[in-house]
Amino acid sequence: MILPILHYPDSRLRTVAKIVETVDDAVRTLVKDMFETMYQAPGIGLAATQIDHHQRIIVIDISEDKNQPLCLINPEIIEKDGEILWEEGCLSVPDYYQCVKRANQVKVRALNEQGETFELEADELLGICIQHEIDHIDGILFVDHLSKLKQKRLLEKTKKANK
Ligand code: GNR
Ligand code: NI
Repeated sequence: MILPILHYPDSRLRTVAKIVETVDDAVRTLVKDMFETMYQAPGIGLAATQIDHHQRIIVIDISEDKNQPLCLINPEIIEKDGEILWEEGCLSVPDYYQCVKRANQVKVRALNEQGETFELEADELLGICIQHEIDHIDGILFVDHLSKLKQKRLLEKTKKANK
């Protein structure tokens, strides 16, 4: 099922998501719907927050052929290193792209769809995407990393577009 994506400046995007206590069939159904929603958008990542589900679940697929789905439940960054600047976009902030500074390498610990713990090391686009999605489940948007002036301009542009 394809779910509607919340758009900035919707205050529901500011919700801090709750830890998933049990990875059950309800969680797996949500993960399936998140992949469907992400692929059809299309995007390379999606956080549950963006579809107004406030549990710590993210899905990612940065592959060209959209055949490398990655699901992270309760993800935690346990190591980070280096810096990288990358032009980011967000399905919740349509038609807006800006460079953001992130860690270049991250090590993340999470649960998979079976509820098993795993660790993953990622850099460049995958690392950036993981950080962008973990921000979402903490109620943070990539635009929060920009200057106050850029944020003000974006808000004005968004208000005009929604008039
Ligand atoms: O589709 C997406 N592309 C993207 C490009 C650069 C940095 C981050 C991203 S994530 C984004 C999808 C999205 O909004 N996920 O929350
Ligand atoms: Ni996003």
